[in-house]
Amino acid sequence: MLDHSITELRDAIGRDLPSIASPDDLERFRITYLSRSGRIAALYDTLKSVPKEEKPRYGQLINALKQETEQRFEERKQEIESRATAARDAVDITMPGRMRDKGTRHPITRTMDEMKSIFTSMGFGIVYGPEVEDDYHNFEALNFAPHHPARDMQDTFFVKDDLVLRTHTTPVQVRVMKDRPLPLRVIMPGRVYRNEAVSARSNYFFHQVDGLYVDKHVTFADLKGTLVTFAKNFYGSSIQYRFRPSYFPFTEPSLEMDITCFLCAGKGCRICKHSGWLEVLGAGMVHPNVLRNCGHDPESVSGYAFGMGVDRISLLRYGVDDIRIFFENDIRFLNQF
Ligand code: 2U9
Repeated sequence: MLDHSITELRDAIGRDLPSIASPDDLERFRITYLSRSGRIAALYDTLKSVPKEEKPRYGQLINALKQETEQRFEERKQEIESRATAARDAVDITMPGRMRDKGTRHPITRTMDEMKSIFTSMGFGIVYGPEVEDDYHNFEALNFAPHHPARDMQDTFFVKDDLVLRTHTTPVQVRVMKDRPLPLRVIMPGRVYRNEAVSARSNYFFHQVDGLYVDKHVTFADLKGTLVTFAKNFYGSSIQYRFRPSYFPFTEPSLEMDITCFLCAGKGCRICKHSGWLEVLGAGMVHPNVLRNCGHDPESVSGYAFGMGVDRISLLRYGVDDIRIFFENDIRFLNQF
């Protein structure tokens, strides 16, 4: 009788164990077979009515069934749990991908990169230098008179007595001219600082690309050729240009270059103040005093130099009407570039 019950229970367990598929099934199985009120415990109860001499044999049979069931239950439990962990860690390939924010080049950087690429294709190298300069490199070597207004606190940020935030990128070229052998053909892009009130058109810092070519027999015609080649590449081959005489302490003679307004094709608009022309750069032949200050003899060596403001040109190119928005780091603005 008990033999039969044990066999029947072993069969039932054998059938039920493989169909356990979830933690709920596991719990149901444990309650049915292994708990105190479960079917194996019930078998132990029936032992009471078995003749004394039969008890050890049945006891062993039930113990063996209990042990075997517990072991197989444990194995099944591990399987179910590791399957659940694997499912949790698995990649769900139906999930939509995570969108990554893609950076864009800042409009000032873009303008500067284009300028750099045109000048390097014309044989210019690129040099960079410190933003904190001494008075000598920022002013004196560049032929600024001792009481030139640019040397005033009103116009320049002073860091210490003799140190300023550079007001132009030109001082780096003083160092380069002193250090490197001729011929020298370099541009100098970078940030510069001036003590000015902030407005839609001007800021207390901005960006410049300066250029310099020093060698034997460098002429005004070379300067003109370089500027026109640059302007046609950068603004388009259909632009017209004109040179106006100007003054800078570090060049003599000096000029400013205008091009026909690329927004109205020279017809006249709000941006060019209805003149049809836009001023795009300043330039000239390196002043003999500057050549001398940098260790060159103006009788045997000459050079030309030019400089342009990147921010104002970027305003015009991208149709932005307030320079301050370039530096507010507003993603809605920057994402448009
Ligand atoms: C050396 C000597 C002279 C660089 C030059 C300009 C003319 C010029 C302005 C344009 C707009 C600065 O950003 S801006 O305000 N610059 O007009 N810059 S010639 O002359 C040099 C450079 C190097 C050794």
